[in-house]
Amino acid sequence: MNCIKKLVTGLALALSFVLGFSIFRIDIKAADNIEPIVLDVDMCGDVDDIMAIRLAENYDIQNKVKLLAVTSNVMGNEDAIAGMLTKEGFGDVPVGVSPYPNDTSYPEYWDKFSETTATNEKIDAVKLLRRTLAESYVPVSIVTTGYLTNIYGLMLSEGDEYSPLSGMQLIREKVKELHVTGGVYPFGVDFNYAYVPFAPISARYVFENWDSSVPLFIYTYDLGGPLMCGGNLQNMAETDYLAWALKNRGVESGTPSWDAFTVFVFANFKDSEIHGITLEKCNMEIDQDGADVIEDRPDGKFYRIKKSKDNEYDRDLINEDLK
Ligand SMILES: [Ca+2]
Repeated sequence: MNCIKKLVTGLALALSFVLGFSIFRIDIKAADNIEPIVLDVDMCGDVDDIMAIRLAENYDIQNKVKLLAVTSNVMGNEDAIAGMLTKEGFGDVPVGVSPYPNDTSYPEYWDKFSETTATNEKIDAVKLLRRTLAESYVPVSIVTTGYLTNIYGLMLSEGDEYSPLSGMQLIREKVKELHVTGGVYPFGVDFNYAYVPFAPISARYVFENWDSSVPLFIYTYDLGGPLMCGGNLQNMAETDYLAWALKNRGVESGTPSWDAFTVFVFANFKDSEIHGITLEKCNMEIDQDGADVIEDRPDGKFYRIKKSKDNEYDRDLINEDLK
């Protein structure tokens, strides 16, 4: 009897070891494919940054990204961001608060989002970026869909309670890639680099002083600006925050989706060939008013994203992921 018991126990132990090991292997394999991300938004009066947050949440659920933090690069919207995150199951994602004034009127949808009692921690955005990078065992990508004030602040930051490293040292060690929604190709003026006085100051500094050992990808306006997404959520305003905001903004049939396009491309980079996404090396200069000039050249410091599929192709994929 004892022998049988021992045999059964031994088999059970062996089985649990094999099972445990294979589950462990699966976890490691899955983790390899999940991109840790900080989403850095401006979220002013428009609703395109909310679409970017919604996509980041859904790609986290799909195990394409791990949403480590959402930082805002203008102040005043942090309660709304936290409300949306908590409402949609991301109450443990910290929210970074900006010291820069938000130069838009307070849109009604912020009140709606702030109604949710959020559990998200809220701390200074640059501190949150430093802490997130310092605490991560693997390099983290930062995706910006607004001003570059937080990246500027991170680059200028000095050692603190989270890390003795300067901002640039932290970036070199812990930032995998920076994805920037901004710029007009081949030249022009866009909102994110020019709309308010601190926009060109921060954007110029970032592009002039970025360390090219850390890849920086530029998503120019022509990619996502003419792309209209969110129309598929019409009739869902009673149950869906994003649909409510689109309706409240008067764009329930869809709105320009530059920010959403950046998050879509980032999260689906492994399938870039399928989606007609290619890269062009380039340099970019920004003048004191925020006007940019982009020059394609093989020895360029940055990567410019290009797309070859039509807007309907990208719209349909993004709309599916917004649900
Ligand atoms: Ca934005």
